[in-house]
Amino acid sequence: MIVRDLNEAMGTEREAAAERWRSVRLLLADDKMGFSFHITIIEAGSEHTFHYKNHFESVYCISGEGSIEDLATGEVHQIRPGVMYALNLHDKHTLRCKTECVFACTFNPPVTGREVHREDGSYAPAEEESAA
Ligand code: 9YT
Repeated sequence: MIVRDLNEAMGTEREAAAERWRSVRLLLADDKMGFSFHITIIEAGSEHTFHYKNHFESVYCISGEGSIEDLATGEVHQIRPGVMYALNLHDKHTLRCKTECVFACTFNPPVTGREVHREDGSYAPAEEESAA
């Protein structure tokens, strides 16, 4: 069994931070669960365009208010606590957080913890990461 505490993982190598967001990875590829599990905190008033071409991601809003725009269709969905979105089509999207938002996210395949967002908003495929 794996038991981890977000409060202890914050500020360690499990935490990744970039422009106006940070994310603590409570499960990573080397845990061999088939998915990674993240708590992501996005700053109030920020917007982010991501395109996880090589991963499926689901995101559950624990707290905060915002929206997600599907950049393929222009459709905008409101985000509030209790709402989940799943990028089952590797959907390119823009996430806008009106207030600070806290999300629980899963990635399949799991991230290794070494990824950085590429120009196109994606993370490298798992094979490239494990070879790195
Ligand atoms: C909300 C969202 O897309 N979170 C993604 C996770 C974050 N970019 C990470 O942990 O890499």
